Amino acid sequence: MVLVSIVVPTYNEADNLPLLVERLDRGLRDAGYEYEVLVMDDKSPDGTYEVAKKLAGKYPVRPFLREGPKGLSPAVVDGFREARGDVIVVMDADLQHPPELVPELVGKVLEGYDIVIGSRYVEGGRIENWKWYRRLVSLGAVLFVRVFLPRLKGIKDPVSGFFAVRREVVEECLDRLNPLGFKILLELLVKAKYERVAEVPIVFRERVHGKSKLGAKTILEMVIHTLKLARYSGDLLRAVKFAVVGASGVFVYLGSAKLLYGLIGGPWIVSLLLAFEVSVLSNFVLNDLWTYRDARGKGFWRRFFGFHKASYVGGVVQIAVHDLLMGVVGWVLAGLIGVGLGYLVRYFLTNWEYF
Ligand SMILES: Nc1nc2c(ncn2[C@@H]2O[C@H](COP(=O)(O)OP(=O)(O)O)[C@@H](O)[C@H]2O)c(=O)[nH]1
Ligand SMILES: [Mg+2]
Repeated sequence: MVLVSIVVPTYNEADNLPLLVERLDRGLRDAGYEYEVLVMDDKSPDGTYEVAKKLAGKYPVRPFLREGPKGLSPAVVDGFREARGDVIVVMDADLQHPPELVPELVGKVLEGYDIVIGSRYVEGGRIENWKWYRRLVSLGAVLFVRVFLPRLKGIKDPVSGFFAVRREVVEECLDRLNPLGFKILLELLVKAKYERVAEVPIVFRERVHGKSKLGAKTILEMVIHTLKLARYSGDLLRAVKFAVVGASGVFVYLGSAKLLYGLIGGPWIVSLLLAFEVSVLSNFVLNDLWTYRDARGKGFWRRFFGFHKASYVGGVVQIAVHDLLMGVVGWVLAGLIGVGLGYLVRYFLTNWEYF
């Protein structure tokens, strides 16, 4: 019989835990799975651990009172070490992740997927009753991940806290996981060896009891964690190379503008536009040979035109932002913000073409 380990990090979830376990039990038993719930508690003052111990009398619950660094991710990594199941599921205790979906996630792993994500951002998935800024932060996080970890392009919700994974996948990379990372799924997606990923839509519900522990600090943690993973995967170096090439393009642009104007005269704008194209060509050659050396799987013309599209869209964004902000923050700062945003847009779109 298949054994499923459900790893649940908890901090002050005494009121939610009995409901969670009851709902898990019903779903998993109906589906014919054996299971264990690993409650990874960080000495919650509300007595979550005691509640878990009581539940252990009636259900296959294994409560742990953690030592060592507190936090959601380290708690999950500890859970990975303790888990005995063939399939390991990670979920929150607060019932925002529907327990009834666990059998479906597990079923997909048994079908042959290595990682199955409970996803808020595939069709059919959604988030109930989130304030607009919560949504914005979450979407911003996904976008940030997309820019700096382009290999995750196909994954709609790489920062979900609800997923199932084949035991061997976790085992193989356990020692490489950084438990201080902000999102353990992201950590797995970058560091683990896997082939097939599936996303199952979930409706992310409002918390029943207690309150969220995640605040503004999390945004910064997310940014740092993503950049660390990008350094690990080599994508941070790619972003730096892209910036270096972009900077070289400025000189190519200025030099060829002067040269072209000397050659053809007439209105400056003609020389400027031609010079822009010359710099795009030179950036393309450098990026294609250097920045994206390891990512030239697509045909030449696809890369060539893709890069052009990215460059021109980025150029328009850069100039538009510069123009719009000039009156607000001054000419130079507006220009710098324009350059920064233009860079991000170009890099994002170029990644999109290459990956
Ligand atoms: N062990 C442990 N669990 C935590 C910690 N912080 C949050 N959790 C648990 O992680 C899950 C997600 O936290 P939550 O505050 O709901 O985050 P949100 O859903 O993003 O608002 C819940 O089950 C929390 O109880 C922590 O420091 N240690
Ligand atoms: Mg929550």
